[in-house]
Amino acid sequence: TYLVLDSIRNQTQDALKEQFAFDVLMGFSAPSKYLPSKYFYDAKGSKLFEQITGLEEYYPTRCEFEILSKVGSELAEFIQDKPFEIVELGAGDGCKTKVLLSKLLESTDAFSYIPIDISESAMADLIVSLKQSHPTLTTHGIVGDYFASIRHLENTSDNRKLVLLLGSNIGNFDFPSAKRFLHSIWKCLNHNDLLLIGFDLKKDIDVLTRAYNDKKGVTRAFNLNVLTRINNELDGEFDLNRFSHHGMYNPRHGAMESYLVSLEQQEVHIGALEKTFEFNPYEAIHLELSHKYLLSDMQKMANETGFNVLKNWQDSQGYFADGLWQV
Ligand code: AVJ
Repeated sequence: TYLVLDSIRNQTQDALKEQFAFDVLMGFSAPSKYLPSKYFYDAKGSKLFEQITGLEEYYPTRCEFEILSKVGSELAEFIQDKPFEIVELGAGDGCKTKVLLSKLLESTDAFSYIPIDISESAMADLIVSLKQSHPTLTTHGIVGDYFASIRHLENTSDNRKLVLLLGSNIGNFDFPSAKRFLHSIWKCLNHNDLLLIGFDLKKDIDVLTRAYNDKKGVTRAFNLNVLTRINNELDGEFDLNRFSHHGMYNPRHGAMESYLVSLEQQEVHIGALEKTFEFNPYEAIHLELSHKYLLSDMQKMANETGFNVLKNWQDSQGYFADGLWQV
């Protein structure tokens, strides 16, 4: 079973829709249009992201999988207090985490697993697949966004915690926001608690560019799905053929940036907002930032948010890193 966080459940479906409508209104009224990245992950978007993680060009998942296969057995040494809890922020399909859980289970079963994800359908699938793969593991899923769910960290037991923030999910935040977010995680935890956090490393720009512009067009579909959500949930009238997807590296910010670009002058009505938005030719909607880090950036981020770095692991290509941080 999984729990839909009160903050989400108690809001009616209407209130969630209202938040979405408000965010779209804010984003499309700004001088340069944008939409928050969290709206990627409805049922279809979560499936598309799962597909991205299996793409040849999208190296991060493969690299972190390699790391977690190693880390799993080492991690047990860092957690001596039992029982403990593993809380994962943005668990998704749990594909990489299952390796970690399996390796840990070889040395101890005195822990429970608390996956948190914004997509209720992804959570339902994860709970079912965990029952299959790890039938003896105690699992309590939570559906909610990061900010609602980290508050939940404080309210659970006093057991030692290991928080997982994998897959370079932290990359979606700009540096000031990442700092604020990590510090708020730190504040929710107790002395000695651990955070295992994944960072995508800076690398050859062509490798990065290919990873966010795959040949099969899955990343394109992933981005366009946000417009489909607006059409379906807010009575929008977007014609997806009139937008193109662009994923490009910004070397000044050290981040991949994703845009949908209007291919022509157009007006798009959104029923729920009772408003029509104008798009100029070549006008962009900014959808995502995926920041890339150096090991020194990771160290700095840990220091500035209260954590001690216990260990860093990298994949054999040096594309990705996971840091084990302690409160
Ligand atoms: C889930 C945020 C880690 O930034 O690489 C993949 C999302 N976007 N391809 C990333 C994503 C386009 C992914 N994160």
